[in-house]
Amino acid sequence: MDIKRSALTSSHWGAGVVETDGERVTAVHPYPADPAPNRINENIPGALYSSSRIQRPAVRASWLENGPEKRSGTRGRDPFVEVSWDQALDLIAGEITRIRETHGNGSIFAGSYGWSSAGRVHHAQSLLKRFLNTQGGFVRSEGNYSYNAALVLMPYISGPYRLSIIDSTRWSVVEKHSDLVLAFGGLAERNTAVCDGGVTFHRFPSAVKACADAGVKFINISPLRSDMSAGVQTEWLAPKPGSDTALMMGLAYVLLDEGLYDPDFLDRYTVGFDRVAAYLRGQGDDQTPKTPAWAEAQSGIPAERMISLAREMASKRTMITLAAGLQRADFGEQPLWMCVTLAAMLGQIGLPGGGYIIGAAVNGNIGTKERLFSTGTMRQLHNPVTDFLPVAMISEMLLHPGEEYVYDGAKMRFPDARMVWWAGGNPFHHHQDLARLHAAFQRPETVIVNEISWTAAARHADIVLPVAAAQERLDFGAGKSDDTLVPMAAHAKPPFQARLEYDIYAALAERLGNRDAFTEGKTAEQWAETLWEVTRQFSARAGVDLPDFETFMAGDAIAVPDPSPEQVYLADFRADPEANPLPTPSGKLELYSETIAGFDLADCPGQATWFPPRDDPSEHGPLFLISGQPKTRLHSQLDDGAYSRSYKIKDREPVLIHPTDAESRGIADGDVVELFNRRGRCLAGAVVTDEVRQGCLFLWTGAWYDPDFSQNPPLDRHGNPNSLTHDRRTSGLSQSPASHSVRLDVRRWTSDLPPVQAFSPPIFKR
Ligand SMILES: Nc1nc2c(c(=O)[nH]1)N[C@H]1C(S)=C(S)[C@@H](COP(=O)(O)OP(=O)(O)OC[C@H]3O[C@@H](n4cnc5c(=O)[nH]c(N)nc54)[C@H](O)[C@@H]3O)O[C@H]1N2
Ligand SMILES: Nc1nc2c(c(=O)[nH]1)N[C@H]1C(S)=C(S)[C@@H](COP(=O)(O)OP(=O)(O)OC[C@H]3O[C@@H](n4cnc5c(=O)[nH]c(N)nc54)[C@H](O)[C@@H]3O)O[C@H]1N2
Ligand SMILES: [Mo]
Repeated sequence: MDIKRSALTSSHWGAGVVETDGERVTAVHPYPADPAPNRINENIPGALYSSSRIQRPAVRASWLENGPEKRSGTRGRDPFVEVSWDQALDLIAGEITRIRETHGNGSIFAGSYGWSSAGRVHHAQSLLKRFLNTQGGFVRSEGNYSYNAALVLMPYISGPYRLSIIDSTRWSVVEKHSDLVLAFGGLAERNTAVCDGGVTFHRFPSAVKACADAGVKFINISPLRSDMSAGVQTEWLAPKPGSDTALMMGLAYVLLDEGLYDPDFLDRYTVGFDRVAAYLRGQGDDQTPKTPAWAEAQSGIPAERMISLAREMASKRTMITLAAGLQRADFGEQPLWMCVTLAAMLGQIGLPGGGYIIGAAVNGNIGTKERLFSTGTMRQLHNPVTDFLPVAMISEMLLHPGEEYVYDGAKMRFPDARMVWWAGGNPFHHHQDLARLHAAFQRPETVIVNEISWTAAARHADIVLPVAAAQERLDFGAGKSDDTLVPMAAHAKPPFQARLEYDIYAALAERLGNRDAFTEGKTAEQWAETLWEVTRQFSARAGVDLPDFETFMAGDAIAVPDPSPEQVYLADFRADPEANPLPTPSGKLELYSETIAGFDLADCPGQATWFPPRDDPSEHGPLFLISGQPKTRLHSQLDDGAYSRSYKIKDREPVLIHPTDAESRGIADGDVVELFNRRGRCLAGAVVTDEVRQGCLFLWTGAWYDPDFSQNPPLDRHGNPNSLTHDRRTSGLSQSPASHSVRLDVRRWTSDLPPVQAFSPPIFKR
């Protein structure tokens, strides 16, 4: 296809204008129409051509020598041998055939969680799944690392979680109607740089600023002051990490005790308040009234402030927001349930500017817009294998094949995963307790990783396939909730021997005898045009006339209007709960759930319940560790780019330390420090600041894991928080990751400083 190309590209963090020298990408500039562009694009040129770019297909030397069944060597430490594409593809086709014939497709795990990159055609997981479905299927994963506890819990309480994101109250409504926003986990502007699939116009900062300018009072309840913009924030309350449920219970107790709650609302729209009231009053199993004094002991927030705040909430139009991060923690179901309970007691759910937003600021679009129509997607075809894995049980599955576990009220059994294939994610960044994951990754017979760069995940593979990046392939961007369609030209050729994943699967399917089942006779570029035509059909039904493919690919991004700019969450339910019942068993908000109570789980009973975080400080250390999303990149993506690296301290990831904690340990700003607990250790660069709560360290997620396995526990030389996190899940209900609940300690690093090796390729054998 020879079409004039637009200079645009799209990414999860926004559009960009690409500059090339004819051969290579030399710069990616901000999209001029974006009101609040971020700087993540600045990483792209450096990352595309960094020393960590995978140049050729590679096979782990001992796997190549001994074959998949006679396992030897250690994944993650072994050298590789570079091979030709033909050899790599022959090896994979042979492995698929062998595993299928000896163990069945239920032994191929391709849950392959991760964000990969934007674009409708070249979505890494969709292509892998489509391919494997043409070969008899695979074991998938269910859920995500972002808000998994909400995905599993909320259907029992209010309805599917994703619906609540789509139906979320708009900030424009908050601006007009709210008096007070109580933001648990804050409203971190840095996180709104991103939305899955794309956010072309970053409207969150101005939307929230407009609320503040209109007189809305914003309280940031978070261990980090900068979780809310300075121009918006009127007060900062910093509870102990993991204590928000107790704090909300303290507020709820005041509402109950002082008769400030709304019995009519509770009666008409909810079930189970009697149980909640009994629990708050101390008539539950724990016999503990959830008084403000009790809540102060758990959270560190003064009881007096809780009392005055509860009164203020009841007397004003109050919006409660909850960051997704709060449920990425021990018993992460509980703050969700207590948030709904507290908002229900106020009785403002369904009123403009009242109620709650769960997952506020989890992305740049929530509360600012939704998309008007669906877009074309690559069909994944039918998967004959029905087994799935709750996504955060990856280590568990590899270490305990065939064992039983519980999930969402069901008894399940782990599959026997002999082949693991990852495309578009980095488990050695995103999973918890990486030393344990390293051990778990020794178990399968064959691990395949498609990657752009030599990440720690790629280093743990037997066969590594070098793939093209987003700027190297023709596609178009259309984010899950974005209002904009963005043409994405192939601006540069994939360097070295990197290939389009589409072409890799087509070649594999050909070897396995059914190329057309995967390609349906089309090239990747033809698929882009096909998906655009599907999108045009959807748009026409919504009354939007989109141009033909050629015109689109040569032009500017196209924005379409928000379908419901004045939306109020659950307004219909409030107006007429009989006509518009919620999709819960009772049709109402379930403050107590018979169904969940019936699962009989000690770690997730039938109503919001207080559990303190699990790590024992006497075992792991007195400090808490929070590992939120980084401003300078998307998770671990582009950590080898210039912008991300400009924030490192002596090449290490920055960690925020309160001056009191630093001083008592003799740590100065700019020092390299060692974070440690019983599970692991990592180096990081100290930023001494009172932005962070005393007793709490804050280390951004996503520094490429750089373990020195010759030490025990392995020393991560770079600063990935998952070298320290535990691998227990939130509860037996949702089995979600709980990465924000960590105890540890920190000390100044006084030994020789080992160089960071994460951005260098592994050792190759000839
Ligand atoms: N401690 C701690 N851990 C966390 C979190 C936390 O808060 N604290 N947050 C969690 C959350 S919310 C999430 S969503 C996860 C994110 O975890 P991931 O989504 O796994 O993280 P990414 O760094 O985005 O990894 C994407 C990988 O895909 C590669 N990639 C990009 N495009 C393509 C492509 O087209 N093809 C292929 N084959 N590869 C591609 C990139 O190079 C990168 O290595 O992390 C989780 N982990
Ligand atoms: N720039 C950028 N933006 C991103 C991403 C990225 O990698 N880079 N990742 C995206 C993804 S995949 C996701 S899921 C979202 C995540 O969005 P969130 O889940 O909202 O993000 P987090 O940074 O995990 O948590 C938000 C804040 O909660 C606070 N917090 C943590 N624990 C507690 C607690 O116990 N109590 C209270 N009160 N506060 C607590 C932390 O200070 C943290 O800064 O961000 C998205 N946005
Ligand atoms: Mo996420």
